[in-house]
Amino acid sequence: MRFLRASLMVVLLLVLSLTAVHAQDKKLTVGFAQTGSESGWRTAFTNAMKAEAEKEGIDLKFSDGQQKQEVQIAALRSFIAQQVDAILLAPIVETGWDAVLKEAQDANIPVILVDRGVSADPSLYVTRVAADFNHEGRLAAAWLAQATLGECNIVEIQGTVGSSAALDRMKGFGEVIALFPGMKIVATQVGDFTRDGGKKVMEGYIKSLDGLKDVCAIWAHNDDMLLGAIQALKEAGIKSGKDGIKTISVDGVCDMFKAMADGDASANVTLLPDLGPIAYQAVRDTLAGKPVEKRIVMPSPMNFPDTAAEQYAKCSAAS
Ligand code: GYE
Repeated sequence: MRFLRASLMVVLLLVLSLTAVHAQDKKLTVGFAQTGSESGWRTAFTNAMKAEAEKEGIDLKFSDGQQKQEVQIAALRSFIAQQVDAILLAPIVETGWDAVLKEAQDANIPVILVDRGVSADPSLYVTRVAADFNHEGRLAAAWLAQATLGECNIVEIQGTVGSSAALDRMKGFGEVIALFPGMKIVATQVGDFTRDGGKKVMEGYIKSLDGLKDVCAIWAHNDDMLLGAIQALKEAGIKSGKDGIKTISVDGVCDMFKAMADGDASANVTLLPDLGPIAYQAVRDTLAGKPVEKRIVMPSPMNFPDTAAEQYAKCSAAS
């Protein structure tokens, strides 16, 4: 009898250890609900996530949100129905996610936010991997304050309405310029993070602000809108950057380094696109029952014209 019991124990232990090995080696299936493809940075971020998934042998189910929250929510519901191991979400706006995040939680599928944030209850997602957008706005304003000795009329081009990127960058920038009585945002409009949006906003400013004759700087929530604005300035014969209106924006897309190298742009806060290694590690740790930091912050370096030509040579060769 004792022999039989011992044999059963050995078999049970063998089965358990094989299951554990199988679970660790099981190919991960991750659903990724991306915002859209509105900017150069977004494309770089998508490509980086796909490349890292490929490198790590992760089966990445990718959905392009087409800049529409309803498309992203439908993608999340599809991932839940497919019973993926985990979901990555880059939420286009902050609000409207509670219900679908609760559905994922009820289906025991962990959700990790990448890039933008949500206003939903933090218990509904594991963590958020992203730069600190408020800090980016503060960095941009601090650079402009020192570059203008605290005296500057600024025009602002905002990102997508209701997105944490636009809201937090605007807030951070505003907090710093409020310290300088001589710094003022004289106009602000939405360019929706696209080149076309930025160009249209700047065409309007050129008309409504008398050719920008009293404007000292352009603050754009991302590079694509600033690059569109620079196009509009060139078409109107107005100089920006080294010999003209100062510019500051966020992302660090390859064409921004070209604009700085050409003397058309003044400074840039870089948003690192390669969130994959950290995001996928957070997935693995979550599934293994290990603790994960509630907020994982990516650094926000700054770049200037003095290294732009070298940076452009690197990024254009890589693309
Ligand atoms: O700056 C912009 C993209 O969510 C922080 O979204 C991101 C922003 C980025 O459209 O290029």
